[in-house]
Amino acid sequence: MVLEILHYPDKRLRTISQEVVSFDTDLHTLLDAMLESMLESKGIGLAAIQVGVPKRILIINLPREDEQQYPQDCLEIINPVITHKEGTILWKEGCLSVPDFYEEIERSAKITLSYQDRTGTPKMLQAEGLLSVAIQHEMDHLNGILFVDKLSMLKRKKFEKEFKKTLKMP
Ligand code: QAP
Ligand code: CO
Repeated sequence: MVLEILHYPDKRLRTISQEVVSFDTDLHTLLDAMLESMLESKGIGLAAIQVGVPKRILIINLPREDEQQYPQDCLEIINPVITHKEGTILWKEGCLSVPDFYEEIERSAKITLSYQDRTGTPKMLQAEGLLSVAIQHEMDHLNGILFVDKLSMLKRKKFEKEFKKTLKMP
């Protein structure tokens, strides 16, 4: 099932998402629908709040070397906590909830993450590069934060200007 993706400035994107406590069929149905919705919109990462569900769930499906996305590669990350971070990295980010705007954001270069999978099993992973950036971007969504919130005042003005232009489009 394809779910509608919320767009800036929808206030629901500002919700603080709640921990997942039951790892049941409803959760699995939601995860499957999130993946389908993300792939349909050509995304590589999605948080549950972007489809209006305020739970601490995110999915990431990075393309392989052949630039294709394989659904079986999808990382399903529930109740994530960053336990270690080091260094900084600049990455030009975008967001399915902020269509057609891209800007460089500073993130931690390497992270260690604790989380649960769809069965509730505790997991750990270490990430760097695009995966590290994607996890940090999606974890911000769990706290109601968008990447455009992290822009300098000047770049934020550029965003606001472009956003107002898209509003005026016929
Ligand atoms: C978050 O972003 C992210 O504007 C995931 O027209 C961003 O999937 C992770 C998208 C940067 C790592 C690095 C955006 C698709 C997808 C658009 C996305 C658009 C179509 C964004
Ligand atoms: Co996003």
